Amino acid sequence: MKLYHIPASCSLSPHIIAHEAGLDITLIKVDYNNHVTDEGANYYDVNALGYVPALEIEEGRILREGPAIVQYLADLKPELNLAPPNGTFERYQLQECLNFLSSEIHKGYIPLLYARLSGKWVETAKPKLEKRYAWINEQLGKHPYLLGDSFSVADAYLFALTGWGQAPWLTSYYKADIHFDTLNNLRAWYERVRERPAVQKALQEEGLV
Ligand SMILES: N[C@@H](CCC(=O)N[C@@H](CS)C(=O)NCC(=O)O)C(=O)O
Repeated sequence: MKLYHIPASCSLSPHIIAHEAGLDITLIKVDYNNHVTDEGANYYDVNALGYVPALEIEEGRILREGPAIVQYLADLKPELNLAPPNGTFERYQLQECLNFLSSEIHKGYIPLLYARLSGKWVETAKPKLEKRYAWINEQLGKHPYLLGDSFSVADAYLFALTGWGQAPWLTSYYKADIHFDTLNNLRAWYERVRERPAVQKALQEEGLV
């Protein structure tokens, strides 16, 4: 399987999960500016929409969208419980969480990351994102991981996104103008997730540590 990625982007999440699951994947780096892969191919031929992640399961069989990809990878190794079993209420809770991360956190960053282009949008986007992080911080005071007592694909997704913000304790790569300094539960969760060998391996492979 090939995982198309841009270092320090949301594709860090399936990258982590591939290592958590011990899967043999080939990482293909995509240049953010010209959408050419490190194999010299035009990435638009893989994903006409141009964004990562994309997972090539076999030649010509591509899966797009991070939340779908992490679930696909997790389901290849159900015994690791990276995602609750299909058909259970807990699986719908995972999907609820991934959808929240995708629409409320992931896309909440965009006006901050493109602040110069987006102008006044930042003024409304920043407090919304901060409010949602405060809510996550509260949830992480009740249990060590997003879905409860064990690490899941949702934690890998939030981990990848949180590195776009700022705090002294963070492995921060884009430094959007959002600060997490007072969110102690988030910090404890972040440090717990960062210690995982699969996370360390993915961070090293992306040149982030
Ligand atoms: N809906 C997609 C969005 C993915 C996305 O926003 N990818 C960004 C990196 S975090 C990207 O590849 N941007 C480059 C581009 O759009 O050309 C998903 O959740 O997988």
